[in-house]
Amino acid sequence: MELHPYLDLSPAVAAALAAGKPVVALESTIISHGMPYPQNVETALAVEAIIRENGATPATIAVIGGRLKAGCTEAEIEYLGKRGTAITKASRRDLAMLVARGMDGATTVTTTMMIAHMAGIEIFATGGIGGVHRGAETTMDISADLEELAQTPVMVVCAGAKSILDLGLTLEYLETKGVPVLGYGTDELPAFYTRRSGFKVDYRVDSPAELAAVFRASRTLGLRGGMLVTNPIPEQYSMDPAVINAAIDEALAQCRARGIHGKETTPFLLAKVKELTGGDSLASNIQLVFNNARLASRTAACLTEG
Ligand code: PSU
Ligand code: MN
Repeated sequence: MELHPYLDLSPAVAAALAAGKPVVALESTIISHGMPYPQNVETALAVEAIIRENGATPATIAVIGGRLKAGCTEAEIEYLGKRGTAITKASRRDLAMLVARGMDGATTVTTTMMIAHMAGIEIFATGGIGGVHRGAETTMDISADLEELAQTPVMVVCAGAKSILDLGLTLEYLETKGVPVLGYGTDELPAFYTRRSGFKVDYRVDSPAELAAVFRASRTLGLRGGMLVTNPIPEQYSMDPAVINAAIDEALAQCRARGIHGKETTPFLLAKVKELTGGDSLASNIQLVFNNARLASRTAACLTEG
């Protein structure tokens, strides 16, 4: 396969792809901007271990020294986690600059999908995606993640979206862009920390085999975009909706009061919610990522069988 000149596959990822074995992509913004050190590195390494236990090869994606990495080493993951927010949060608009200047970047859902697709990886596990922010009717703050889902054929397994976003408008946007939203074992869009949001997904799917079949059909139909799989947080780790929603409201109020905007908004809200709920939200966050990694690994296995 002719590889992109800026792309480096790790030896393990290259071997798995060449042999037609399952590979699961992972993002790095969650490491550098989404969790504090050292939990970020511990979680990233534990997620990789879970993917291996489930028979797939993990490919943590990042930009290091201007190279697009599909498969980071343990040392690279440690570096991304330790440098934290000093690493550029890299969305689609940042990629060319990071490559041209030989810089580092922590990839969001957007750039992880882009690099996964360049590498030939079809499935990606994360925690939550970006979406339409509350108040977007005046701020126009809509995550580039939604546009990427519309144009890049990668299946993204997440735990829904946090209600720091306007979940109803996020679903409307995905509908406009033709992105299927599938609920794994549920009819309802999960709200990241909680299993329910009150909004319906497009379809409920109950097995990794069917997830794989839908994705395969999309590719065979020649549809351009990706697919969103929303996997509810396991019951025992889900949070009390009253507690988490109060923290989110407070975080949003502080965000507005400080005039935070642009790419700083999501990391600010995530950090503030974590601070307001103590360690509880971080523990839930880690568990839902593990849960998504298991589902993505099993689905990746079905994708390679077909
Ligand atoms: N939502 C989360 N956790 C995260 C993110 C979003 O619950 O870590 C990160 C992801 O990398 C996502 C990005 O792609 O934030 C979206 O940022 P923005 O809203 O600026 O597009
Ligand atoms: Mn934004």
